[in-house]
Amino acid sequence: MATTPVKVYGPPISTAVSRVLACLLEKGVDYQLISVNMSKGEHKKPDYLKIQPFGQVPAFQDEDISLFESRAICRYICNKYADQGNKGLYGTNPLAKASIDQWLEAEGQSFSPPSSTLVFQLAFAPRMKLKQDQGVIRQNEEKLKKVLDVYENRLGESRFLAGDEFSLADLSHLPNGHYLVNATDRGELFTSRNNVGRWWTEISTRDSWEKVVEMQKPTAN
Ligand SMILES: N[C@@H](CCC(=O)N[C@@H](CS)C(=O)NCC(=O)O)C(=O)O
Repeated sequence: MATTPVKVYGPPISTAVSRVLACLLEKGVDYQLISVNMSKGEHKKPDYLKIQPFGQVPAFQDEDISLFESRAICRYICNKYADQGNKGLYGTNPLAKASIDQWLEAEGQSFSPPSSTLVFQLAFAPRMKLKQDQGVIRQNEEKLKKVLDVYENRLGESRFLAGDEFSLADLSHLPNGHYLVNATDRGELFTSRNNVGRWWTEISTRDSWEKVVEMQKPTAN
């Protein structure tokens, strides 16, 4: 029986939207991408706030449920569509899931704050003609180096963060990692660390992520 595609609201250039898209592609789940014109403030309009009360992207709908928070959406997709696509993406037993959750939390709590600040300051502020704050850049670069030193050790013990299989924990690093490596001059934070560099090459060249990167490119018209 054909199922109705799930709906994802927001532009693929948003890091949080691209996390959900990468997860859907890994799981082979049909989706419909619904445009939200953020420069026109559509994400702050009353109708949109009904599905994303914080006025952010992404929002997500599957049948009659609505969700927000990209990592929670990814966990839902993996649980609901457990038997299709990459079946091990969110683990297949409690121990594997706990390890994935642990590194997913590390991404959200430790990696994402400094890396998203650096992405904003180094890649987006210049495009938006906003002044960069060198103090904030320095502080967050130091924080991120410490996080990546922990990753370097971990990735010396296992091929991926949560073990020897690619998981949601690795996937969740792709959006900010991609901008840091490809849209700022701080890519060597990754490439100067042997294990992090090896891991980054492996996760960022997966078909699913390469498709998301294509979707982020401006269209010709
Ligand atoms: N923790 C949220 C973060 C969502 C978020 O920060 N979205 C940004 C785009 S990447 C946004 O909507 N910014 C506009 C705003 O906050 O007004 C998630 O992972 O879904």
